Amino acid sequence: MNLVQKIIQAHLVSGTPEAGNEIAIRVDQTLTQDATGTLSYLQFEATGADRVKVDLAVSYIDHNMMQGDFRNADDHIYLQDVAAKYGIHFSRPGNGICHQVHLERFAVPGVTLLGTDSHTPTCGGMGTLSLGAGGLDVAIAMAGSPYYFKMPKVRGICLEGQLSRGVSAKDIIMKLLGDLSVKGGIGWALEYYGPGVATLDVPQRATITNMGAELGATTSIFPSDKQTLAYLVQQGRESYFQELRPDADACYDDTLTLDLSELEPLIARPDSPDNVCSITEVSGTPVNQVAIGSCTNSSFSDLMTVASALRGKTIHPNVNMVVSPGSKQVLQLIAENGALADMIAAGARILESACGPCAGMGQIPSSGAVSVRSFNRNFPGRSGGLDNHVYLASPIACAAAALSGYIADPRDLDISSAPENPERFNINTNGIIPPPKNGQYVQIRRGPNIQPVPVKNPMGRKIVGDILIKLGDNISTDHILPAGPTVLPLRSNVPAIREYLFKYVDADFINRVKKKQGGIIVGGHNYGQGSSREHAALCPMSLGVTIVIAKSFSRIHFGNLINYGILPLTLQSEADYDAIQEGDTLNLDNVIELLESGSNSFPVHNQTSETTIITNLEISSRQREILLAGGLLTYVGENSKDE
Ligand code: MIC
Ligand code: SF4
Repeated sequence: MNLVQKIIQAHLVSGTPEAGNEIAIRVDQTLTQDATGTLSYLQFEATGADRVKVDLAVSYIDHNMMQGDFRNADDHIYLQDVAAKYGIHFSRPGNGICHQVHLERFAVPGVTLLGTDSHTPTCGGMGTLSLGAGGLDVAIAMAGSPYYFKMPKVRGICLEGQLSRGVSAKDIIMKLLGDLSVKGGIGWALEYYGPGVATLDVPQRATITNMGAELGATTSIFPSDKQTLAYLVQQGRESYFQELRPDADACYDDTLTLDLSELEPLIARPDSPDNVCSITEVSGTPVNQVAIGSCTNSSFSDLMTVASALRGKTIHPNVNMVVSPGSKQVLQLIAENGALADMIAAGARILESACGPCAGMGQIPSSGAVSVRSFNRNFPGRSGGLDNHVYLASPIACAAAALSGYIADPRDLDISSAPENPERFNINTNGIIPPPKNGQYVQIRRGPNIQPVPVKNPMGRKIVGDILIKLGDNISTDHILPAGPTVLPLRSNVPAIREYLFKYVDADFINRVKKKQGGIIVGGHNYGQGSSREHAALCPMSLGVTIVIAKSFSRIHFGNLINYGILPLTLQSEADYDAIQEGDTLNLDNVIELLESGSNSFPVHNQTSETTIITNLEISSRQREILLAGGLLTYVGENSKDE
């Protein structure tokens, strides 16, 4: 067996783990962050559970940090109270980005982790089988349910050789993105093996597993070996070490080999993480902003590398450089060893340990600006401005751009000395508040911005609706419902946040959907890629959207649509996509019968052109029941009544 199969087998609750089958696994750990966490905990409360049933649950505050008014702070108080009441560890504001902190303090080789964030697979760098999911899925898992998902195919990625000077772990994953595209990982788990693995430390591995999310992969994982032990020793957590490898004769559904010594520094150009080229192709492009941080590249070693490059130099006068350390631990360590002073002296602006500009929370670039970021996503509008040009690169390439004022080859940088990497860190865990043994008497405070989560009625016999919008390929959840300082504070308030649906794609969408009291959305391939935010399904549902028809869907968004009772129908041909237009009226008859009969074929009649197309819905019988019930929460409620 390969490693993915081994961990799944050890956690299997139901199903046969063959690619394409729905399986259910036991969830050992959960993580939530504040932008998706409030809804998740509101739903957890609705399950009636009196305490979380997983071994470890952690609630992080890292996304909504600007506190432009009372709303962020109210959410944080709600989350802290919920954590105390239900047995959840609470990572305080300022303690860092969920994935970085989870890797440092909680990830364990061989366990399963489910998180309300698409980059949860970051902990695959530690040999944890980690999956991103919608908030409702995580709520149900915290209440004791297993997690249901499609068993992925497993692609073995054999790493050979060693990275050369100036080439980073980020370049490994960008090479894969350039070759495979943002759709290339759909339906796959990516498992790294081979001699090159031993040359990468855990933070480097975590950069790679983190951006497996950009490939659309279900998860990504590295074995647990000497490097894993060294990282756990650094964190004072060596007792959690367990060696984990695939069997010597492990099989993979596909393999590919990457020779690390052949890699060169790469960069993703605007507006997609797979728009990758050699950095030399664009070097010389003037740069206005450089941002270092995010769950991809904000580890101690990443920031030490940047500090060594900046030491004794000055950032180019045309560049605004911001640095957000991944965690309080990282910030404290670089403060203690002087690296922070090197960055400050060079002119870097130090932000708090949080997602910050990665989720468009501040540092929105000037008009038409070029911003080079060590982040993972550069979808249009994600930086908070529509007319800027965001490039993604390694921290060292970002440092090269900050110093020279243009995109530059990091191999030309003169770095004073190799960054130090102590055997043991000075650990201070006071950013994490463990729950009291008994949370029964904790009163939960709910600010006025925290509104109940809308619930859908059971599925009707017939659906009729107009096509409200017809979109192209790779529409991300950032397109469907943007983030940023105006929108993120509304994550606990569905009636308010839904006003921003498709805001930067088609500002009139919201008026149309309201006027027509719902309707149908049409997308291309990989619809709903990117963020796991369930608001991208919940808000359309709350406005009466009943069907999304697309050429293909991203895994997490597909699950979220079903969880909120929206039919995700797949088109069978390009001709069918061409045959439906915005404004057409469609109807789908006998919906209940089709769902109950187990049929995969859903005939959609176009009343406008008087034609019929056959769409596809390949889902499990459990998912059919969820759709019939009107969503996962109702389904779970009904089933617990039956028990
Ligand atoms: C992101 O990187 O897009 C986010 C913001 O972390 C999201 C979660 C969210 O939208 O709250 C994600 O990746 O799932
Ligand atoms: Fe935060 Fe950015 Fe990572 Fe999302 S991708 S969790 S916004 S740092």
